[in-house]
Amino acid sequence: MAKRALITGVTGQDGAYLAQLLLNKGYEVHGLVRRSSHAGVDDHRLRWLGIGGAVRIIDGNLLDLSSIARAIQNSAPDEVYNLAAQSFVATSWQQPLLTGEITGLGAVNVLEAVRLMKPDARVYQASSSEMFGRIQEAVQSEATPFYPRSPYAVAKLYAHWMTVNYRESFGLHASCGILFNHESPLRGSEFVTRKVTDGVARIKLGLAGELRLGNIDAKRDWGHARDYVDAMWRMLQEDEPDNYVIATGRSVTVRDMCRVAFEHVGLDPDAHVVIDPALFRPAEVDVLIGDPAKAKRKLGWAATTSLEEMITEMVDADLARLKAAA
Ligand code: GDR
Repeated sequence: MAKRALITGVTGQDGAYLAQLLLNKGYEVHGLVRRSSHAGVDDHRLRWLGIGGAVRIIDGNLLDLSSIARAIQNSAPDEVYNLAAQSFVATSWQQPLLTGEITGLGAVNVLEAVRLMKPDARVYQASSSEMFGRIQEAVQSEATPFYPRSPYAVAKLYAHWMTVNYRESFGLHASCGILFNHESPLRGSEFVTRKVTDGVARIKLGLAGELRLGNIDAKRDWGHARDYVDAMWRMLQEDEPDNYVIATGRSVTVRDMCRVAFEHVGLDPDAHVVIDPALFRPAEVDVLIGDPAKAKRKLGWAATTSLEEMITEMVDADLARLKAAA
């Protein structure tokens, strides 16, 4: 019989790539979706990947335990992936309570629903490199102490430890992937890589003249979301649940990432990038660089896409999208 998976956040970047991966492996894929009265279900990412009708959509909300419990009862999943969150760090200072509810308590609703309805289901919790925050060690591994620097990161840390706690208290097969930044053409345009690739494409096509950015000295360890969802799946195939850092091991400034995008289309970033102090964050995570050695050793996982390959793929996708819309 086909394995069954339930993905929260299935209409987001990671949810869409994970759904595609699982469908290709023969899973029956269910997706928990927060339907809105004006827009219905925003499944454009699923359609972009050619899996529009293939995911079984279940209405639900991370804030409503009963809706998650019903989703688990009805889909009877072997694997549950909790990818839903208020995931934009900058917004978390404007909406700290909502971020805490969705990103922090929402994860506990998922854990509770699994414990109550299907305790043998395996659980993946989307933990974040933002939990490392103000860096305690030059390269971050599973053993590095956390120091969250935003309401988002604090909420993720709570969800992370609750997942560990449910593993230890109730024996749930619940794993945490501490994922470093991961991007793709399906990334939301509020995140810096996609903001840059979309902006570069607009400038190239004469639709915009400048690109406004905040702190371009920040450094991030950027990988491709398609690679990273494979790591999520691998974690749940292990006999024992655990925590894993998923990263490339290379860190690049926003400035240099930007340069890759501009130079791909023959433009000079210095002629178009405008630094906007309003886009700086109240507290910044200056540099992140992950050590994926454990994931390599135990899961046989490694990133396969370079930053340059990913950014050029994203610029090309944005150029194609904007030309098609013209
Ligand atoms: P991040 O991603 O906060 O690392 O979290 P984001 O792309 O938003 O920021 C990366 C870095 O770029 C700097 N920056 C800007 N960021 C945005 N969004 N817009 C700008 O104009 C801009 N200018 C400079 C930021 O200050 C920051 O240093 C992402 C999210 O996906 C989280 O949900 C996830 O947990 C982590 O990655 C891993």
